Amino acid sequence: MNPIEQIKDAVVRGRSNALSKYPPDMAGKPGVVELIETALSKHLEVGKILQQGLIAGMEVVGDKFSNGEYFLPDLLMSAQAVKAGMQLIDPLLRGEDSRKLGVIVIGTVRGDMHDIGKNLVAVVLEGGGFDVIDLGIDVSPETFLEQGREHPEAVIGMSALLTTTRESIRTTVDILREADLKNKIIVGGAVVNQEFADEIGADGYSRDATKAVHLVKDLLGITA
Ligand code: B1M
Repeated sequence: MNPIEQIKDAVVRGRSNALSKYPPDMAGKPGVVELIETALSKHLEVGKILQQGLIAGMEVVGDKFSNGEYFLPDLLMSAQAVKAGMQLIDPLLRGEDSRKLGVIVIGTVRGDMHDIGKNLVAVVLEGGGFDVIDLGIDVSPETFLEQGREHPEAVIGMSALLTTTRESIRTTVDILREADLKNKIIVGGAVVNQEFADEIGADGYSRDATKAVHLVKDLLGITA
């Protein structure tokens, strides 16, 4: 297995680091943290580590959960492994470029605790030159409203992973529109698509983190 495949495998197995006792059959073996350190020391691209290692691993975990092979504790261990890896590559993805193209206020909507995808979007946007205000998870419409008022130039991004919380996006967009906020709104997450975005009157939809950067640039008329 090459280093990126090893990272992906460690995510699938939910192995964060070499000291972890989980999973028991991997005791003493490196986890996501050590494997990323090795990959970086070999000058492997951070983007590849993210896309083909962490995200690809999490996709496998998602499939295993969906087909009943994995249960919630498995998910949590893998999510923790991704988080540990993200902490390591986050500063590299953000880069040192200090030019700021605009402000993004982003959050996972009310009732929803999923933040892996939203965090990726936030980091990639930051790496793309935007200032990102991350409101976290379970964000109420009132908080989005408050932030929209405070940052009238900001693009507001909402993420949802549950069929039920997709409706929180709709409610939040309605509240922002009723308050006559002029902020552009983008939406994303596994239960969201372009059709839904159009239906609720969002300004844009992106299916992944990289496309979110292009979408925001388009909405703000940034050509660079
Ligand atoms: Co949950 N979960 N989960 N979960 N979980 C899903 C989403 C689910 C599809 C699993 C399944 O049943 N097959 C299912 C939802 C079904 C549905 O409603 N349609 C589900 C469920 C049911 C639940 C619980 C209700 C389980 C329970 O308690 N019985 C519970 C709900 C808790 C809550 O939120 N209130 C729950 C809990 C959890 C964990 C806490 C264990 C954990 C979350 C950990 C965390 O986020 N910190 C978890 C996880 C990890 C998943 C799966 C396995 C993986 C999600 C993920 O991180 N994907 C997921 C199954 C799956 O996806 N196959 C599942 C990787 C991530 C990189 O992708 O988030 O889609 P994603 O983000 C992508 C794009 O969507 C996009 O870009 C990202 C990167 O490219 N994107 C945006 C995301 N946000 C964007 C915003 C944008 C633009 C693009 O602009 C603003």
